[in-house]
Amino acid sequence: MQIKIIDFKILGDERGSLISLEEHKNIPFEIKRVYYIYGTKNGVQRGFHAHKHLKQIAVCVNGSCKFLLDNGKTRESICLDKPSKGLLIEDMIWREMYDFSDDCILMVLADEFYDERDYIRDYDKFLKVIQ
Ligand code: T46
Repeated sequence: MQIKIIDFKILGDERGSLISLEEHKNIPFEIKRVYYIYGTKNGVQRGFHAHKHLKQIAVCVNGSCKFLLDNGKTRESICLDKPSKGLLIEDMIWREMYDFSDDCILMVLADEFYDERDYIRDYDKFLKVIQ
């Protein structure tokens, strides 16, 4: 599986750094929703689902965490550890998140509003749907 990483341009000067995210520019879709995950307790794993249609970009704006991505044929892990690194997660990819650092703030941009009906939370069902 090809993991799609987007390297965001850092607009830095002597005051520090700034990254700008714009739909259809460095974000390859319309941004309909932003959410962030923080205060994740030690040892916690999240995710364990795929989306039927949703496209998302995940960015660790602080700290780090890991993603395991699975397209039903291969599994790959990626560590998000800097605010300039975006992970594009296409539809029909099983994802699991783990190894959250104490200071991790994981921000996610999504191309659709929240809809529980878009989730596949059963791995066997996911495998059946992608066949
Ligand atoms: C994903 C990974 C990376 C809402 O009400 N609105 C929202 O926009 C979201 C994202 C969640 N929720 C509710 C649904 C659950 O009752 O918040 C609760 C926690 O969500 P969930 O258990 O799905 O969280 P994660 O961390 O397992 O997954 C989340 C996203 O849901 C998912 O789309 O790809 O982060």
